[in-house]
Amino acid sequence: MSKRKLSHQQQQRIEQRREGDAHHQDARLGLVVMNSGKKAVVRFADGTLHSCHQRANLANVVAGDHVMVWQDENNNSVIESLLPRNSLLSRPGFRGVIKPVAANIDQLLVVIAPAPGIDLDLLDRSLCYCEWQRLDAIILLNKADLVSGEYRVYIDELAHIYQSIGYQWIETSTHTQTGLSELKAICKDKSSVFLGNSGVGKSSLAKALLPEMAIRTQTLSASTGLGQHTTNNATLYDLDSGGVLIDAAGIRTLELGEFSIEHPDRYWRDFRPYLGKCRFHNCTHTHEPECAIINAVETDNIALHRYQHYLRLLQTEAQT
Ligand SMILES: Nc1nc2c(ncn2[C@@H]2O[C@H](COP(=O)(O)OP(=O)(O)O)[C@@H](O)[C@H]2O)c(=O)[nH]1
Ligand SMILES: [Mg+2]
Ligand SMILES: [Zn+2]
Repeated sequence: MSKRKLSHQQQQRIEQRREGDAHHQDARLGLVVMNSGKKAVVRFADGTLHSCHQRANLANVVAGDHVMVWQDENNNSVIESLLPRNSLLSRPGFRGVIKPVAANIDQLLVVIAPAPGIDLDLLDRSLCYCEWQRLDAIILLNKADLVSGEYRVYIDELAHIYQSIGYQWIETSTHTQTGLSELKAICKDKSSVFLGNSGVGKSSLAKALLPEMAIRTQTLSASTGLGQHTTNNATLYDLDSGGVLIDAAGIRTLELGEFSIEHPDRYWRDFRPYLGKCRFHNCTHTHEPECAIINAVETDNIALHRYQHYLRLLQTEAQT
């Protein structure tokens, strides 16, 4: 490419930018709190909430997005542009279309609990998803008040397995307040989302972090006139200690089996030391001879349930 052509393109870009600036010089940076589909609620630096329209040709914004908003000639607040996202939490929607749910998430808090029962399959899928999406995952065992005796031994074994492969494991109880200050410290200055089966205590934990959550939800619907039904969409809440919690009702359990993750073995942290050491370079670790992963399972270097959940993920992959 000639120098002249390059500089011409640059010139054009600069002119476009200038035009944009002249047009929307009053644009303000805001944070998307919620998008109802029709309108999005945006919070500005001064803390005020504004109900905004979205420019028609802009991709759908979601809770956690940073956007530029300006007032149009009719004094409507319009989302003019979307700033680049650090991360995006999505879920598979109708006919395999991936729908964005929340943006700029730092960590997923994967909640498991003795009641209704510890779902290790969902835990392992969630951890795989996080690894794939490069999101931090923290394992949260809630309802710790129900853990005693023999069950305590089992839980300690699990904690040991996950900690030894590098996951943070914390135990909480919203009934006895165990671990809540630790949870608050983990959420400080971060953007977090709870994930986990229904009944594990996500709403109770959110209430513990945000005692005035109900009031905030009311303020949100009142200030926007969008009504309570909007709580079905992911909604961002500010934590007193800094940081935000995004309540993403729609993806609480994630339809993780429906994600098509190529080479899930790469995202099973405990598999990593063995990858590339199988006899076949394209080993799927299901039936092949001299498989380093199968060997590690047989010698107790990889937990059997983790391997079984890997196989289950491959099966659901094969069906879709
Ligand atoms: N024993 C015990 N029960 C809890 C705890 N946290 C929540 N629960 C109960 O578990 C049930 C489900 O809680 P909820 O927060 O609605 O779970 P969600 O479906 O994950 O949002 C409720 O009856 C809660 O009172 C806890 O730490 N210990
Ligand atoms: Mg709930
Ligand atoms: Zn193998």
